[in-house]
Amino acid sequence: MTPTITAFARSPDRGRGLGRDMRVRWALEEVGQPYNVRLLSFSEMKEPPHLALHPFGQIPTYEEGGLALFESGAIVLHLAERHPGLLLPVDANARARAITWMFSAVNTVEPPIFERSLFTILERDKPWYQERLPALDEGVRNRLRQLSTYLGDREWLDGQFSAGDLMMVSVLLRAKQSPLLDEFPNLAAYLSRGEARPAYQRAFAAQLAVFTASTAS
Ligand code: GTB
Repeated sequence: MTPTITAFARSPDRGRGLGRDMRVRWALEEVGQPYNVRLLSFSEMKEPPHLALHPFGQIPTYEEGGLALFESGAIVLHLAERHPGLLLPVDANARARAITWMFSAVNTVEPPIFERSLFTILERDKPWYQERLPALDEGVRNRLRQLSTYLGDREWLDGQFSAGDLMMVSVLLRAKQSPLLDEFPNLAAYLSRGEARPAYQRAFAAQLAVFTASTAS
């Protein structure tokens, strides 16, 4: 059964791959699973048919037969578990560590990055913008510094590329918009390694094609 995911009909990021459907598309490509996409407008996301799939009226969702999931991390974990050895190591301890990195990406690293990013989008014209930005920068910088120190000269977070890396790279992509990531060359290189993966490239092209088509109509 071919799974169906949901994504923005017209992504506010204009095809830069920052929507959280991108990490799900990437995981699907990594495991070689073809998929369908149902595109939604913002209003459709808040209507009962979609709310039945996603209680918070967001994208992405994932449907496969009788299974319906929301939360990008849970969807990536599900895909990784369905394809042993590709996105999660077979060794139980290594697998647990990879899942730890998935949680740390969304729970510890993403919040300051996302908060800063939203602030720069939504509050750029506010009188407090210049005063508040340095504190948000410092929050991001602290996390990046800690992650950079851990990563050192490792290629991936823990041995082979895993769902932990997929989630961490996805989170770091949003920091690429700021000058902060370049302060940590090993993280910038880690991000580039993730983006260079063929599966990432296919996923990126697919979401960009959606945005490009939406602007042509
Ligand atoms: N924790 C959930 C997950 O990981 O799946 C979060 C899902 C989520 O935030 N979805 C966003 C959404 O549906 C899209 S991805 N938002 C609509 C809403 O809440 O009404 C996040 C996102 C937000 C904004 C931009 N942007 O402006 O470019 C890009 C991506």
